[in-house]
Amino acid sequence: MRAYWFDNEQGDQRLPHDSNRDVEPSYLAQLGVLYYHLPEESKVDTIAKERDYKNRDVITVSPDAMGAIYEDKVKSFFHEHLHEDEEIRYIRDGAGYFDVRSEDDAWVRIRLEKDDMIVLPAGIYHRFTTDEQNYIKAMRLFKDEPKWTPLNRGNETDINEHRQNYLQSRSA
Ligand code: KMT
Ligand code: NI
Repeated sequence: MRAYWFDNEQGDQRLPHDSNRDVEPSYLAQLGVLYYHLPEESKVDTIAKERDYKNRDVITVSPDAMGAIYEDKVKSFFHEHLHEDEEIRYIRDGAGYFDVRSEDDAWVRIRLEKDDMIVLPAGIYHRFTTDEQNYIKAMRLFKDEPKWTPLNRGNETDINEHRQNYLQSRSA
């Protein structure tokens, strides 16, 4: 894992967009973003149990796995959105970037590789992209049924109660 400020330059979303200004894990924690490095997959069971996650699946995002829809998928993952539940991803292979909004609405880019796990809190604005290798395999954990509906950022999401709760918990 490496977290840094996104450079906001033009260019493919899959490029690093590295400003060379790092972001400390403690700042991620301030945003409510949790990070774990878990070389032992069994540790996932412990975390899943603690947080009451019962189900999981594995998704491969790549042209090989997705065929013609790959480019559209990658674009849609990159639309800024929030969820009304946590988003947990545990990378099993390949790599990708999760971008999360800072308190000042700047982008923090988080590069995740194999054995990295991230927990994004409900209500945080974020987006995802593969990198130039165009390949990531990730485990997605969920509680009962997946509540992954991405709610694209707009007036509606700004007043969403999960968004409000998120902002409240950050300022506490
Ligand atoms: C997401 O939330 O954008 C995804 O699930 C993308 C695939 S998981 C790396
Ligand atoms: Ni999401």
